[in-house]
Amino acid sequence: MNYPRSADIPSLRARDYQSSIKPIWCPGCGHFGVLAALTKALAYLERPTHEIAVVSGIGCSARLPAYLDCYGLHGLHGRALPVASGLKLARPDLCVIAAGGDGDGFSIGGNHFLHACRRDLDLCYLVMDNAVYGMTKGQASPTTAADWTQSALTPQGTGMPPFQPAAIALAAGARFVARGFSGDPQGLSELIVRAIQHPGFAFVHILSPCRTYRPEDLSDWKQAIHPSASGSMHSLADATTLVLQDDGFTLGVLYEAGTARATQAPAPAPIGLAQIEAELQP
Ligand SMILES: Cc1ncc(C[n+]2csc(CCOP(=O)(O)OP(=O)(O)O)c2C)c(N)n1
Ligand code: SF4
Ligand SMILES: [Mg+2]
Repeated sequence: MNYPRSADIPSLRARDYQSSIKPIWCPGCGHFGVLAALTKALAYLERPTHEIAVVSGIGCSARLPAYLDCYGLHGLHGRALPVASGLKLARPDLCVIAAGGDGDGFSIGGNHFLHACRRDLDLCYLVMDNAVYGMTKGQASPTTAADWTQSALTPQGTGMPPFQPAAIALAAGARFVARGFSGDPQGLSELIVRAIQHPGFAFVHILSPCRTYRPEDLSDWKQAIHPSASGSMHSLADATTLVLQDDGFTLGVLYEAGTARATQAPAPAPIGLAQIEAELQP
């Protein structure tokens, strides 16, 4: 569904989408930049707050819904996508955004990630990747480099190649894949606008450094990021080549399918709350 800017609703500013709850993220946490970028994107799209739902799992990143003035659910670790999927099926009129961290989305929630990519419901999925489990005090996550030795649990590194979110999303059938950086809230908000406007599952991989457990990333990632030389990619073959050869720091829309889906899941039959309650009666 495309959400054009509308003249018949009052203009909202980014701060109108922010709740009165003060974030408890550590000072300098990358996730502040994601909150700024998301509220900016929502203000640009001018969706009224009662038409937006942000669903998350558990993690520092997953606190995001509390800081937004719209419908929100801070649920179970790794389960943002199934909840968001159910909500979208029940309320297709809502703009549904799922959000969380690299641990939440690629470790315990990894299976849901694969199937959300191929199910292609009209959801926007924001993963705030800091290559660490921030909330539980700095363990290696799926995207941590094999030789990162700063966690007491893996003092010699994990020894495993890191999960490649963009490549895996493409392989699983995602039709919109982008990468942004929390240190560039303007660029990130533009990607989020495009992800929300994309009619289907839209995955935004956000590099969002953890100030406390990986302080070195703040400056290293700022130096490493670079825009995609190819601009937006509509060819799956070209996008696949890009993400397989990528250094992990290419920013922009890495793939947006240029053609309509070959197959479409049938729409579920409408079912009312009373019918669900009746079916659940013993
Ligand atoms: C079922 C379950 N397993 C494990 C945990 C413990 N836990 C809470 S947050 C978290 C990882 C958070 O890391 P990430 O998703 O990367 O978010 P970040 O804090 O880095 O933003 C874990 C393992 C939990 N709350 N529930
Ligand atoms: S522990 Fe890391 S991810 Fe969590 S709030 Fe602090 S800086 Fe952010
Ligand atoms: Mg993390």
